[in-house]
Amino acid sequence: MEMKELEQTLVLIKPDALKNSLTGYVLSQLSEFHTGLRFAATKIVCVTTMLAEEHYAEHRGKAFFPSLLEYITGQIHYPDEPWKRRVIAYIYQGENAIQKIRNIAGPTNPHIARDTKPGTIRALGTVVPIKDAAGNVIEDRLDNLIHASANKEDAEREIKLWFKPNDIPPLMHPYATEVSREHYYFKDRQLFLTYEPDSICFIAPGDVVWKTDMEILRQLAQGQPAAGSFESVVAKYLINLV
Ligand code: 3AN
Repeated sequence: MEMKELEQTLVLIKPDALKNSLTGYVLSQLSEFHTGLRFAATKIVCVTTMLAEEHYAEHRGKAFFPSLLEYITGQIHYPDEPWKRRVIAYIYQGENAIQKIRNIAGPTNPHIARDTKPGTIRALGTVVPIKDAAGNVIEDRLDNLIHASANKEDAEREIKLWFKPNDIPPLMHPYATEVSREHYYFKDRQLFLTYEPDSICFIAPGDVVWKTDMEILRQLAQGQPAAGSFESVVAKYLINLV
């Protein structure tokens, strides 16, 4: 198959879309009939703060960051029903997948989407003012229903953050994998190479993992500067586990 046929993008159906029963609408907008794209993977995810922080790492430190985390982890839309806090993650694959889905998603801000791209998915979203303790509006929260990777670099980072290789059929893999020869354990946000009481083994010998994750873990295990954080690797192994 040609490489352009393997282009992938991450789509998240966010808690506001789930709460408003828009899943079917979103999926039909993104269907193969409209886009020519295929599903490569899907999962229902209860989003941890760690996964949310990694997903939105570029916004760390911005005024809207805390409310962005509350939004994607489902705390805003399901404050009293934690069991409903989830997103649906999809990988779509096919020629020009990233741009095709961005076009259907529309601009980030739902008000701008309504003004400039009516008919896009995010035109159905809402803009919620964030107030400080004195009641002054300091920022907006953009409840824009879906996430769609913005470019190839983001798509690769995001797909590897949310999905393990064996979540995706082997013939649909666009990124290199490797078989682990070691055990890796997680406890208290730290990496261990041998079992510690109450630790979780997240990679065992024989597991197929993203090559880039393996490189980061090896560098961290040797105390060397790594190409990514421990959290950026381990967050996906903890999906629906803790
Ligand atoms: P997009 O989701 O269109 O790729 P990004 O990556 O710039 O846009 O932003 C990720 C998310 O962060 C948005 N979906 C939105 O919820 C939030 N966000 C981005 N910019 C702002 C902003 N200026 N004010 C409030 N929230 C924002």
